[in-house]
Amino acid sequence: MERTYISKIKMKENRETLLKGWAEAIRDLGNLIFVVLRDCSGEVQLVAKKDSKCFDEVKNLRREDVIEIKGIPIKNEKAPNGIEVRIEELKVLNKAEPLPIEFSGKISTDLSKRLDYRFLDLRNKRNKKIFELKSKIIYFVRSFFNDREFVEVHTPKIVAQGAEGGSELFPILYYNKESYLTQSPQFYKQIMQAAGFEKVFEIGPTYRAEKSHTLRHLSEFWGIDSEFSFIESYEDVMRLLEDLICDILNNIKKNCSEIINYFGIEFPEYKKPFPRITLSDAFKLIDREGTDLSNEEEKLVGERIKKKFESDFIFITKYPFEVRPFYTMKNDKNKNLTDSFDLLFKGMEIVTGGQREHRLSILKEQANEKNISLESIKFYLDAFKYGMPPHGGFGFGIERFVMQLLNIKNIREAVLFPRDVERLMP
Ligand code: AMO
Repeated sequence: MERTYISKIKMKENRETLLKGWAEAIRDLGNLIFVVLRDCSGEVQLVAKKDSKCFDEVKNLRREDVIEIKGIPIKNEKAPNGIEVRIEELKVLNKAEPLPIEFSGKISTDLSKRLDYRFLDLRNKRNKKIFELKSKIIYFVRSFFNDREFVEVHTPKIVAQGAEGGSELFPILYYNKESYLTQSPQFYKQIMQAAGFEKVFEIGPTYRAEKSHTLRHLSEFWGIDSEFSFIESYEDVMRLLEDLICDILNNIKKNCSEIINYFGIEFPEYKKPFPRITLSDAFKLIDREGTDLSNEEEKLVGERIKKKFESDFIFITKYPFEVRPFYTMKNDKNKNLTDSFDLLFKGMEIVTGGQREHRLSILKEQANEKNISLESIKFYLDAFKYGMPPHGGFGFGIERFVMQLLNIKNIREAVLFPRDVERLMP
């Protein structure tokens, strides 16, 4: 007999059915035992009566035993999904030991403990839903770029140089040479412009040796990176990005709004074009001064913008060159500023992007300004010698997007097996 997934059980009403899964909860009423069976598609109530030939075996079940049962799904208004399955035969495929953590959601468990036993923690429906949503988002992103004929690329993750500044690099030994885990696909996605691909995107892991313990930083996160050629200005990059974000959100609304509803939160407010303000105006908005926004200041700006524009998204533009990487295009009218942006979502930076400097002599000057040795980035600079078009792009942190979308407080919850200053296992 072929196995039926629990989500399809209504189609098997009154017919013998084979189910497989975990015994999530067992309620023994003496003459009657209820078992909640869970598989990857859902849960269903099973019932065994005293006169059933497998009653004693059901009585011996422990939480999270892996079982298969044969039984008859019968309509029952009182059962959680209006259906329950009378157990005819039970086979225990593997017994479970007493559980080290509580993951039913009835009692809260400390996040660090939950992460130690992540495979158990992910049996919780809410926690699993975060990853169902993440998977859908990636699917929507791929469709978006494919529809626009962007090529998905896979750039090296073991690299000789960091693109975003040296301090956050993870050194590794590559045979007998020092190398690093990639900090961003920046150099390579730009080199792909010299390769004439014109429109590329990548969905891949990124590594940062973040020193501090925060709720929004991981040592390993996934980025959606894009880069494309022949842009007129960084406005083109912001437009593509807001199209992408609106497309993702429209798709979520259409295809998986129940996940958002499950978290009991409101859908974000978004409409194109997203409001744009310069960094200096952002500081004016919150009556402060500075060259870059702190986490707290981003939050304040997010709140003010939400009131003013009814948008959960805001582009902050024209960051000073001193806080941007050397490859960023300087603003034509004010060389202290750059044609770059951050996108804030509910008061947190989720994307950085902008136009890149494509003229080799200026690029070299900018590297010098940041004290970067030209020899160390020769492979990158070479790509600017033989026909490099004007170009730009962005890097979009997937975990940050998911965390803001679902109002998750700690970014670690948006990663299966997070890596941070303290955590390397599981
Ligand atoms: P940036 O360094 O701002 O830009 O990174 C881009 C986006 O990646 C996410 N992010 C992180 N997420 C979790 N943990 C971290 N430690 C972490 N660091 C960054 C954020 C951020 O907005 N090369 C440029 C992008 C570009 O210009 O194309 C870059 O890497 O969401």
